[in-house]
Amino acid sequence: MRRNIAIIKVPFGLGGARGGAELGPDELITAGLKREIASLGLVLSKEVRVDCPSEPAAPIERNRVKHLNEVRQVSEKVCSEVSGAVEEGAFPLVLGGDHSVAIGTFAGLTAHYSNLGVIWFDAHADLNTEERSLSGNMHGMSVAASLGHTAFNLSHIAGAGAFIDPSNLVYIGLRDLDEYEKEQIKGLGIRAFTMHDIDRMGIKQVIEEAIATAGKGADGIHVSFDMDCLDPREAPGVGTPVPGGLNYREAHYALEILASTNQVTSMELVEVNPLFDHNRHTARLGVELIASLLGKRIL
Ligand code: EXY
Ligand code: MN
Ligand code: MN
Ligand code: MN
Repeated sequence: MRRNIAIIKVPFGLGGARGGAELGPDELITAGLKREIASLGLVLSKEVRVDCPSEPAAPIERNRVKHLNEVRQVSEKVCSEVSGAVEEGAFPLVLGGDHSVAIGTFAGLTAHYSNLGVIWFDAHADLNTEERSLSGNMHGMSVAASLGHTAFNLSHIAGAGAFIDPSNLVYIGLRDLDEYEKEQIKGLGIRAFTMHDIDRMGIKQVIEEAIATAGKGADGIHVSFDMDCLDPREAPGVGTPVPGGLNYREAHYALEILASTNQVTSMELVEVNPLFDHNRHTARLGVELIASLLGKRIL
């Protein structure tokens, strides 16, 4: 684990189904993220806040995709900050914001990693294209954009590298998929551990197999953690909650095992939405999960 941490705050929520995710980065800082980083003896070498539009500059595009221009703007800025952090030898820690911020994260990472492994914790696959999306919300398209399936994708972002290789992509926590996404996962042979698999196999075997797949021939592993992978009874403060998710201890254990591999080279934690969290407990869980991935141990 790199000792220098670069926090990249992305207060952006227009890629989501409803407002509130733009409050996520400040919630995570208020919930004690910097204290945890300091207590681990890590150095906060950079803390930047990406300037994000909060309202559409122009009238919503008539086509199906919502806020495409704003997502494009944010993706360029996130790409530049993530790429800069890697160049400076820091560990990029991206704080969302809705999951569309991952498009810029991948753009910045692939500029430096030629075989990036990805472990995507999420109730959703985020694998829709502009044509196939039922909602038009770009937080449901970020993996598709990183694989090059969408009309707007990594290749349209200055400085981005190549597309992600689906053989190095692993999903954990899936339980709410659109038909097109199911076809894609099967057709591309993407390794996917649904909540059914987690119940059948147990989180220990799942994370061990996930690391073996994502890390195979990879020069780094990116962890993209959507807080809605957790069960909403434990983490209600998310924009698109789905019953029957990971419990906190399963997620915590998975991130501890990931930390022990020393193969993780970046992380983003997204979809914290305090508008749906009566006691702001979700952000505190997010901070603890980040700390686990950064090396926090109970004993
Ligand atoms: N599959 C649905 C859509 O495309 O709109 C729901 C996507 C939710 C995306 C959240 C961030 O994970
Ligand atoms: Mn909107
Ligand atoms: Mn997501
Ligand atoms: Mn999700």
